[in-house]
Amino acid sequence: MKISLKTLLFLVFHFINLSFVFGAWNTNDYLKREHSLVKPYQASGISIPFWDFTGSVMITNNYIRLTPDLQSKSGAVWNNVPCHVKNWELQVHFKVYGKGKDLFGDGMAIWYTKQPLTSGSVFGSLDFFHGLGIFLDTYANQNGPHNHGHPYLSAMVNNGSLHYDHDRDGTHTELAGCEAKFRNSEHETHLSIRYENDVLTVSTDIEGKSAWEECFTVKGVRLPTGYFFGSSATTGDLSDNHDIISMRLYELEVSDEKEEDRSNIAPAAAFFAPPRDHVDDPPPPMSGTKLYLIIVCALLGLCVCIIGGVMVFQRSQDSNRKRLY
Ligand SMILES: *[C@@H]1O[C@H](CO)[C@@H](O)[C@H](O)[C@H]1NC(C)=O
Ligand SMILES: [Ca+2]
Repeated sequence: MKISLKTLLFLVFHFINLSFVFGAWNTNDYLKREHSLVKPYQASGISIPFWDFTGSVMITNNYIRLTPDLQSKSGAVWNNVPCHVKNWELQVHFKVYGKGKDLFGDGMAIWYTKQPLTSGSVFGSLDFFHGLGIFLDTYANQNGPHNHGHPYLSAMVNNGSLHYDHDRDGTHTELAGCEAKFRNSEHETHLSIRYENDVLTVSTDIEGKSAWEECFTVKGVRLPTGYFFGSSATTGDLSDNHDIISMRLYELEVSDEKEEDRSNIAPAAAFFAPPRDHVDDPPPPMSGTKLYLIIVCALLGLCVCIIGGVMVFQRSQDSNRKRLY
């Protein structure tokens, strides 16, 4: 069989092209072992290198359980090495499941914050935090119609000044969000948080497709270096198992990045999601006293006008009369 030179060149070119693509994939994204949590967890005795635990955490060979399917539990895992990588992707293999058919909660969070190991009211961690929180909210606290269903994935960037409003599922502080049916899934559930050139992209792989599906992407997100990765979960009246199976941090090699010292900047986001369901309490119906005062004023004004008018009229009548006589 004769293969023309052209065909040969074509094949060689594509072979080189392909190996370049795969080569680029392999060499440009580095797994950072010191920021990753992978099996086997307890390689060296009872502690896991680079990671701390707090609350109801239970470590088994196959998963790290942040909370069991029991009420009023909170647990967290925190990386104890500050992250100086500027562009990164965190891939989280997790599992949320439980006995509850209709009632379950509350959910979990993936963190990149200044204050690790600090428990609080936001999925078991500190409110008014500094940094990034990705929330996997399984329970709709907000009564009344949401624009979205639950479970719900959302992102929040905080410089310490914002309160996560649990009663409204953080609706008014989120950058973006999407529904994601990760709970009691028959498939393995994965989450990717990619932070590259100030663009935050959150994707899921929860339908057994072994492919990332974008949940949302937000531009103009500024995060400092030197913060800590972690994950926390909480249960209240409602419960679920919240498990972390692995967290893998990859350093992304970004060619055209601006050299900027990011160690001391405040976390900031240029865009917030347009407030949804921002139904302010309806303005209170005009109170009785207020209405009464307005009516009294109007009547008084009217009286003044009438009296004034009458006086002017009389005076002109008088002068008319004077002139007549
Ligand atoms: C913190 O964030 C709030 C709300 O986004 C903003 O008004 C404030 O200026 C920020 N403060 C700093 C120090 O960046
Ligand atoms: Ca909620």
